Parts: sequence; C-alpha cells; structure tokens
Amino acid sequence: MFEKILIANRGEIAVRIIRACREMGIRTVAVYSEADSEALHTMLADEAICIGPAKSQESYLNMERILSAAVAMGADAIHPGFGFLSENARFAELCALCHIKFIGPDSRVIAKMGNKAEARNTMEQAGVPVVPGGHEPVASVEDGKALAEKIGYPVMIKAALGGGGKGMRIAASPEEFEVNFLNARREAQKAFSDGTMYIERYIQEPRHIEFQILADEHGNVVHLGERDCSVQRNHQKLIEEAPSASISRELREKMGETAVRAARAAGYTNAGTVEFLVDREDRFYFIEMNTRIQVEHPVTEMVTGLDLIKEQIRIAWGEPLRFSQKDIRLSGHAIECRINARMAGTVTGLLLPGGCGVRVDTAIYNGCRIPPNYDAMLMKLIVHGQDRTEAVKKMQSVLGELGIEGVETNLEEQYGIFTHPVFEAGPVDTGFIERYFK
Ligand code: MV4
Repeated sequence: MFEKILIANRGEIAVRIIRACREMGIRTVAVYSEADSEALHTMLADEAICIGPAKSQESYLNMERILSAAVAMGADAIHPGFGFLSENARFAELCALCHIKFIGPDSRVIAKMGNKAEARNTMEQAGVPVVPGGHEPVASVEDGKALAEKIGYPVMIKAALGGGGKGMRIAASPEEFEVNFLNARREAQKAFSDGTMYIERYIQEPRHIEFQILADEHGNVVHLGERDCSVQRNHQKLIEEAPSASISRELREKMGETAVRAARAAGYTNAGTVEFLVDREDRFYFIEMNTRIQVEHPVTEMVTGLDLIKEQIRIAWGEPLRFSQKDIRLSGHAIECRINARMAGTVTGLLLPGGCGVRVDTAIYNGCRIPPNYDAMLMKLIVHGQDRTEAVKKMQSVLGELGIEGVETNLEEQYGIFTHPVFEAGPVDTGFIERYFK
C-alpha cells in the first residue's frame, strides 16, 4: 500500500482524507498556504509543508510547488480532493511524470470529460441518452441559429470547457440567439481561454440527479446509486440527498446501468460522478461526468456504508473492487446541508450538533480564522434516517442546535429551507429556491 500521501487541498476535505489515511496506516503530508499555518489540516497531518502565499494561484493551484513538496517529502501519491487541481489533466499528467500516483482517473480521461462537448459525443456513441442537440462545436452565429432552428427553441448554449453554469445561456427565440450566444462565448473565452460552444435543447425545470460510480483498474465498474442535487442557487448546491425522492426503483436501475455504461465508455477509473437531467416525463439525459470526489459524497457513504476516500486509495493502489453490483445495498435516507460563510473572520464561538445518525464534516474550530482567499464552505452537516421524513426532522434538529459565532453564515436560510412545507413534503426540482426563496 502507499506509504505516504500528500493532500493537495485544504479545509474539511483535506481533513476527511487525512482521517481515511490514518485509519489505513498511511502517513500524510499536508500542504498549506501562509494563511493556513494554523488550519486544522495543517495541524492534523503527520507532516506539513508551506507552499506559498495565501493566493490560491501561488499555493493550492501551483502545480510546481505542490509537486516539489511531494518529491521533497517522499510522498508516493497525491490526493487532490475537489476544486483546486482535482480536474486538471495537466497536473495528473505531471504527477505521472514524477512517478507519483494521482488519486483519480488517467489524465487523458480527465481531459476528455473536461471537454463537455466531447464527453457528450463519446456518450452518445456509447448509447447513453444525451440532450437532443448538435454534434459539432458551433463556429458562428449563423451556424448556431440554423442548428437551434433544427433542435427547436428554447435552446441552451453551453461552453465546451464549462460546467457549473459559466458560459451558459438560454435562448428562447431566434431574436435572442445572437446576443446570448455572443455573451456566452465571451464569458467562456475569458473564463477558460477557450470559446468552443455547443447547443442543446433546453430542458425545463429539470431534476438534477447524479450517480456515484467506482471503477477499478481491472475493468470492474459499479454504481452506488444516485444523489439528488436539485436544491441549488446560481449553480451553487445547497442540499443533496440520497436516494432521490423523485425517481422510482425502475428508473434508478435504468439510470444506474446507464451510468456504468457511461463510465466504461470513458475508460474511467477511480471514483466519479455521472450527471443527468431528468425532465417532467421522467426522461433522463447525460450532461456531464465529474472526474473527482465530490463535496456531497458523504450522503452516498451514509446509505451504502462505504468509505469512498478509502475506496479511491485502494483503487489507485491497483486493488480490485471487493464487491460487485449485487453486493451494493442502499439503506435509509441521507441528507447533506452546506453551511457557508458570508464573509471572512474569526470563529469566536462554536457549538456542534450530534446524535444518532449525525455527521459533521468541517475544519473549523473555536478561535480559527476563516481567510478570505478560498471557498466559503465552513461545514457539511449530514444526517441519516430510516426514511426521508426522519432525515428531514433530524436536520431541522441539527440546524437548531448548531451555533457559529464570529462569522455570518447561511444557517438561518438553511433552517428556512428544511422547514419549508414544500421541501418537507418533497421532492423538489431545480426551480425550488427561485420560486420560494427569492
Ligand atoms: C441544462 C439545463 C437545461 N437544459 N442543459 C447547469 C449547470 C450545468 N452542470 C448544467 N446545467 C443545466 N444544463 C439543458 N440542455 C439546465 C441546467 C441547470 C441546472 C442543472 C442542474 C442543477 C441546477 C440547474 C440550474 C439551472 C440550470
């Protein structure tokens, strides 16, 4: 097994990975920026090395510094967590060149799935349903308009290197097309230094359902069921749950098989997520594949009993999966709620919830500083109940207990969502926040 893993991340996910390594008897190296010298991940790892100033570009996003740290500390693998370099194909490639195992899929798979237009074509060729749309990038306004006419309005204009909503515009009519296409392309060019665009039919008020998959390096692929991530604002997920309250057992089975087919078509290894949109008629469409461990992975862990970080490490070491699809049993219902800071500051008081089926994933502690340089997520609250009703009740109780002083958070808003009668009754679609929490 690996002897030493460097964690190229910070915050709760770095802590999560350190804990998994410790349980497996693997030594850990934390990397930290000057703003994180007293961060929990810096203190919990066996060893820690400063890699630069607070700015991400000069620390957590700096490939040379992280690889130099890994070589200097004698790490034999790097876990990238999520965000930062986790979906950077060049970084995965550089790890391989340095003889350090990147804990994730092959760099070519990251690059292929990172291009959403290419991923779409790969999936369509493998018989995975995709949203009706074009097969070629849209080179001009004229080409785009002609294609949109064929697809039928409204259409969704997307950036090939996008995802998460950047470089994305709806066009409801030919009149709207030109300006929205040009704005989307300008945004994409600025954000990704690439203006490759594609078009799909616009799916109205879809549900966002994603399947967790695990693939080892011996050709075995399983899915671990789905997560419903429909509760989001401006493409920021707020709540995730497993299983989805809005799909039947039959649909789950069909989508799960499709997710496995998608992973095979991509030549996927390690943990990944196949994202689908589900329309009002229960038709489902592949939209993207995420080649990283995701923020919301704990809800899958709660309903499967698996430790996904440990599975990632075992797969990266070359072990075959120790279970097949028929061994995967989903039990109960899990919900995750993201607590975000609204500003930087110092935590001056902290009261954590607890109880049966309650999990708190965080790297904050009383007295810790929240630097302004990074993602604002402070904590993930995860509950597991026998069914959705019990899980929702549990989360209401958990949110009522939690106390964070010193930094403003979205705790009140989350309490509002969990006690909203429409959410309580469930399920909800991606328009829920817009409709009830403007
Ligand atoms: C769509 C769509 C409707 N039709 N594609 C948003 C982020 C990116 N991952 C894909 N997204 C969407 N793609 C077509 N053809 C609607 C969305 C979308 C969305 C998707 C999932 C969760 C929340 C969303 C909120 C707004 C739009």
